[in-house]
Amino acid sequence: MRARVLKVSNAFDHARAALRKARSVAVLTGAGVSAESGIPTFRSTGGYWRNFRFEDLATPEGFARDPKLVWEFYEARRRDMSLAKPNAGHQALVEIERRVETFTLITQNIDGLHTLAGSKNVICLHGDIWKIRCIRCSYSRTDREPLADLPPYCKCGAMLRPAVVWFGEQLPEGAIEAATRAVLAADVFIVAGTSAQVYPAAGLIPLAVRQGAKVIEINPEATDFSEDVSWSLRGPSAEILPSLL
Ligand code: BV8
Ligand code: ZN
Repeated sequence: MRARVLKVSNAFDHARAALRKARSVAVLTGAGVSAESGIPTFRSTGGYWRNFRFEDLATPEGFARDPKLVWEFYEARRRDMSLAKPNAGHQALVEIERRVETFTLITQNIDGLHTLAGSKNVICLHGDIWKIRCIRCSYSRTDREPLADLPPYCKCGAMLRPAVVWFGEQLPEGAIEAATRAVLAADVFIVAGTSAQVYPAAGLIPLAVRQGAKVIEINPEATDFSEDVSWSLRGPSAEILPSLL
């Protein structure tokens, strides 16, 4: 009798099959998804910029201490990001959103590349580097142009700041609640390009595992959650995401 030939499906095939069957998909992305668009991740810079620790620049205390330095940090990143184009990973997420009934893209990135790629239902947990707002009045604007004078000032006389969420600051009103609802309702939760070290964003991963979603992690390196997810696919998201379609 011929031995039954078992089709040895690897994690990849299982992940792709689960995604194809999914009706509700939620995604969490981090800086790694923009790496192939030429934007360095925080970890790849060792968390430093001009010998300053990222945690000392992306905080209200850092801004209060030296607003010009913090603005130089953000304006340098704005210039880098203004040259970046969405990559095949961003595009694949647009295609998944087109195919499934319910789709929510939760991003930690502030570069705006998901929206530029055409993703519709995007929750920006950590704000938007293209938006600047007054520290005193309600003035804000979207501004992609180079900022000549740093720090920029509001008409009311107060300083303007990047409309991003710094360490120790609350996330935008309703953002983590909407993200939580999407994760709780997901059949499949994709986690791509994040070291999963920043909370409350990283807390969405164990939440997805606990609620019974199929969790697909995409990252060249392991993270604290690699053992807990359904499939941990090692590699760059600009290659892996398109091949899951
Ligand atoms: C909050 C915007 C409630 C700014 C960012 C003590 C006091 C106060 C708070 C805390 C505290 N202890 C802990 C906290 C909570 C804190 C926190 O989590 N700290 C960490 C460091 C432990 N969180 C907060 O403060 C949050 N607010 O909790 O409010 C509160 C308030 C007061 C007091 C208590 C609680 C706000 C956090 C938001 C901070 N802002 N960004 C800016 O960008 O300038 S976080 C910033 O860093 C990013 O947004 C991102 O979230 C994070 C970096 O993470 P990743 O995106 O994962 O990037 P990383 O480089 O780390 O990893 C890249 C990954 O990609 C790697 O795994 C790599 O292997 C992979 N990769 C590389 N290439 C590829 C790839 N993957 C795929 N394809 C590739 N090609
Ligand atoms: Zn103002």
